[in-house]
Order: sequence, then C-alpha cells, then structure tokens
Amino acid sequence: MTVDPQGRDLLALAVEIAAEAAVVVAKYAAERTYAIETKSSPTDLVTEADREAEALIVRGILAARPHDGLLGEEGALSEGTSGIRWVIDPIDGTTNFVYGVPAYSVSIGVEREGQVIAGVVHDVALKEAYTASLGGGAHLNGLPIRCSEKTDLSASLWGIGFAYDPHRRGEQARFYDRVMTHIRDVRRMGSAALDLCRVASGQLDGYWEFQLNPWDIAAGGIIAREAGAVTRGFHGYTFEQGYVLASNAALNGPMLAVLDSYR
Ligand code: LIP
Repeated sequence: MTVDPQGRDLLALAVEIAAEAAVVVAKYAAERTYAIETKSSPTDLVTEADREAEALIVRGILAARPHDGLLGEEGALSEGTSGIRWVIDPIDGTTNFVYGVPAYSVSIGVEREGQVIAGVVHDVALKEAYTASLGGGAHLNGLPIRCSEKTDLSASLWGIGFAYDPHRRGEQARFYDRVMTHIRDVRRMGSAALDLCRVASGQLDGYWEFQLNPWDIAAGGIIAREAGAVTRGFHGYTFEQGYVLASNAALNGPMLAVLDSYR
C-alpha cells in the first residue's frame, strides 16, 4: 500500500499537538493537585487535567484546520465541513493517571470521511510516541514496529479490560474466566490506546475488550493495523462499535471462534 499523503501530513500535526498535551498532563501528574469528578459511574473519573488537555488539543487543531470536525471524550463535538474529523482522548487511562500508575496516554486519531488515516498515542509516563498513517506503517519513537508472529493461541498473551459499570464488569469477568483456558495469560493495564500499541509492538499477542468508545480506539486501531495486526469486532458488533479484537491474522480467527463460542 502506498503512503496516503494527507494521512502523513495530518499525522505530523497530530504528533505535535499530542506532545504539547502530554507536557500538560505530565505537569498535573507531577503536582497531583487537581479536581476529580465522576461521569457514567462512581469509578468513571475525569480530572481537570483531562479537560485542560482536551481544550489545548482542540485549540491546536482549530488554529491549523478551522473547518475540521471534532469528537473528544470530554465534550469536544463538531461536524466540521472538511470531511476530516479528529477523535480525541486527552488522557486514555485516567484511572491510572489518578492513581499514579504509569500507563496513560494522549490519543489522537484523524478520520477522513469516517476512515482513520492517522493516529498518535503518546505514552506520557514513558515519554514514547506510537504513530501511524494510512500506508505509512507504524512506528515507536520513529522506529518501525510490527505485531507478534505467534501462531499458538494457547501460548498467547492478551490484553483485556473492563467496563466502568459494575453490572457490566461482573458479566465481563464471568466471560473472561471461560476464555482463560484457551490462552497463556492476560494483562489488564487500563489504557485501551496503549494496549492496541502493545499489540502493534509485539508486547502483547492480542487485545480484546467490550464496548469501548471511539476515542479509546481510533488512534490505537490504525497503529495496530499498520503494524500488521487485524482489528475486528465480535459478538455481532464491529471494531468501530467498540467491540475490540486485535492480533495478528494467525491468532485472530481462533480467538474470534473462542469469543463467539461464549456469546
Ligand atoms: C479506559 C480504557 C480502558 C477501559 C476503561 C476506559 P479512559 O479509557 O482505556 O481500556 O477498560 O474502561 O474506557 O476512560 O481512561 O479514557
């Protein structure tokens, strides 16, 4: 596949803005004095840092591209007229951020007519940037990355995640105990964007989670795909609907069969 020139150019802007937002998030992480509120449940947190980072990202985008659309976790929403939409998670892994667990990221995806053509996931704690544009491959700090070549499902390591809603979380936990007998082990690291990047870099053989939001997966999804992974949905839903299954092709089919066998 040839490099999409617009994806390449928009990635450069996304990388620059994500790096600026990461500085703000890191400052809040160091000072640890900020307001914390809850959203959809008592465990679904949002902080002053999330809101300030999203505002900075939106300002940076609109200063450069005033006619683009926006979709942000903390409320940025506009249609735009250019056909380009920016999908923003100012801090993916907010719970980790609040607890001081070093696994949270600034995630910015760029869509053209609904297709993601560029994405950056900036790991704030490790100061690392995962990037990808359509046809341009995936990179970590500018160096190419590729997904795992594992073919044996029983020896594969998977990222997982759980919902903020306690009832849904219980349902999901019961589901995982059945899947566990088919794989090596799981890791629950608390940032979907970084989990997709870990699939892209081979640190995980795969990742699956139910009912994520577009901002959790837009950037990480293209990074995983450009690193050779397959991203798809399961249980009759699509990846874009937030049912996330990401791994190399050899593991994808067998894991899909396992996930769908326990509907
Ligand atoms: C989080 C995801 C995580 C998921 C959490 C939450 P947030 O995003 O990154 O994988 O399990 O429920 O959706 O809320 O930290 O931006």
